[in-house]
Amino acid sequence: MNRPVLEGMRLNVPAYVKHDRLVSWVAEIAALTEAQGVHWCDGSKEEYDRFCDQLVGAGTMMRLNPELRPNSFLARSAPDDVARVEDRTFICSERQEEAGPTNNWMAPAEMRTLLQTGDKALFRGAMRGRTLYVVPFSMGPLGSHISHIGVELTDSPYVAVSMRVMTRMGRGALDVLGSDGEFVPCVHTVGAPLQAGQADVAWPCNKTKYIVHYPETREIWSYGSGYGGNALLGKKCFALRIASNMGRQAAQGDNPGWLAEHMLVLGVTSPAGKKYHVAAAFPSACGKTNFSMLVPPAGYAGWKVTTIGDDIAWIKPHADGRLYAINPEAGYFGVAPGTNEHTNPNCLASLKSDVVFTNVALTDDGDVWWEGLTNEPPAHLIDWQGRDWTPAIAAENTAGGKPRAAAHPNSRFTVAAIHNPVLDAEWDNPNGVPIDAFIFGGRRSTTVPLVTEARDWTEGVYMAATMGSETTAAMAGGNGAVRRDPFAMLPFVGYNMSDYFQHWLQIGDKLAKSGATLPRIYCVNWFRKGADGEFVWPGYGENMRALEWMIGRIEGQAGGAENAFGTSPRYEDMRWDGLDFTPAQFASVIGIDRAAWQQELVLHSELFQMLHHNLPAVMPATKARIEQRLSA
Ligand code: SAT
Ligand code: MN
Repeated sequence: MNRPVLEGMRLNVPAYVKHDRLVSWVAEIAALTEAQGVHWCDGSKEEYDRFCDQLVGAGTMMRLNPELRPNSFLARSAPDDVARVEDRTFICSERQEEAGPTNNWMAPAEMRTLLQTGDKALFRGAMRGRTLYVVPFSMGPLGSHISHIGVELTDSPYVAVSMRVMTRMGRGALDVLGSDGEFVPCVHTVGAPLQAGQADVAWPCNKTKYIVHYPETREIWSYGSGYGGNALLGKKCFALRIASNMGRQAAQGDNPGWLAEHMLVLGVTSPAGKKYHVAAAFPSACGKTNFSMLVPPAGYAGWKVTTIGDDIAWIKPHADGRLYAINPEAGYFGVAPGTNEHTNPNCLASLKSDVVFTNVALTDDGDVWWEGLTNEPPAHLIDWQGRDWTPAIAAENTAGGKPRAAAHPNSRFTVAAIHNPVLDAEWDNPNGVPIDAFIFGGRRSTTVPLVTEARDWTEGVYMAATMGSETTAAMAGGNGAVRRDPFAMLPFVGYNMSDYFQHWLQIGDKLAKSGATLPRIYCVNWFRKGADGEFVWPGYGENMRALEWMIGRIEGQAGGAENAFGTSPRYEDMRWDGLDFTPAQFASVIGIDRAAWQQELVLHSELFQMLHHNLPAVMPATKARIEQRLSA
């Protein structure tokens, strides 16, 4: 094979790499970015340890106290590189209608000039003074027919380390690729080239940021950020934005295509030993990780919830007509604040060792802390920006009227799924698990009932499409205002949202025609507040009660009452053992307030107005039916 050697630099291609196209592409990007060297990641533990030591040496991470948190690290990002940047995220399809009104768009040629080919192209020389890491990864179990391979070229060793935790990274992915397999090329730079002799900073990044997707050529280019979904390109960029395109493009003729969704997947086993699988979509930072590791409350002896995935699901119809889901990821990049023994004990147990924390607070004994971990904060901490923090300092330095937080609200842990004590035995099954129900949930302090079953697939798609949620810290600038977040996919659908609705409707149609039983669809809202401004529903483990009702419905056992929106349980349709929750409290989380719903439907109309291009006609028709029921 012709192994290109760049001037003054070797590509260092290991003998086991057999893929010429991959090697030429690495050569091309190394030349464009003027990387100082190339390292091919093999994904070994030895390599991971070496990168971690290197990151500690560079000041990007520090090693936590090995007695308290073995083999774990704390990274601190730059203060302005702390979350996904939706306003800098682009879908560069040839035609703007393909990206649709919910995505930022730029013509591919224009974007390529900006990033790659123009005189001042951002990627030109962007890796000067840095190593280019070649990070091969599989999204999904190695070799699964549902999985896909990506290769990320990055100048961030923090990204290389994180990708080993979050994906099946390294040589195994290259073995699957063989000599001519397909892969999604992902190019990432922090955008901070080093001149000769220039000292590096702990968290290099650039004020200018671009998170760019080319759906037609299935490429990802990310510039300027080192954080989360901006930089770990297997996650939102590949597994949602590019994969949603792949799933729709696969829909041809009788082939219904497949789905890439912002969903956790869990298994729930009843005392009778019957197991169901549920996929649930919630916007970022609305408790997906908590729900996926739920501990059934007292009174639920014999029930068991197990995790297949906590954030993303790839779902494909199988020959038996059912939809099967895999978790394309291999780890959790979860929000730390709010995680504690009550909200998610299994998550805390997952975090005992081998974790990379980012932007949490450091305790005096070399461990980590975040808001909500304990009721009382420690007397002294080092905050996420490396400053002294005490309750008194926090009180003096308020942010938005609240004491200054020690951990950033979007601080995260990165940990491999294998550390989860309730990891589902089938989590790595290349065929996935059969889905019995889809759940869609937003964060709404009013209006939307605790749980509602759609009467049919179309009504379920409507529920999901019109979902709203109060924004959170996972999104830069998230401030609690309600925004429509269809399918919890607003920032993640890589094409026109109306076409995405149509894709969901068509999958339902095609499966129904093949005689398959479709999964039930539910809408939930754990976040309704009372007149006192407090959450009424206790949430967390108690969400098991809603889950049990859904399973009861699937089994044809549980009752319910129809409302304008779908079918919700009456008080007597749910089990209350071990929880003091009165019928009046229940009424306040399940009730449909006619005036609030009339207002809500106006917002649905606004959404449909925005999405009018290609909007499936059944959407406004379903809305008209709800309207009719509401005024009946
Ligand atoms: O996109 S991230 O992976 O940074 C986190 C999220 O939004 O869920
Ligand atoms: Mn997410």
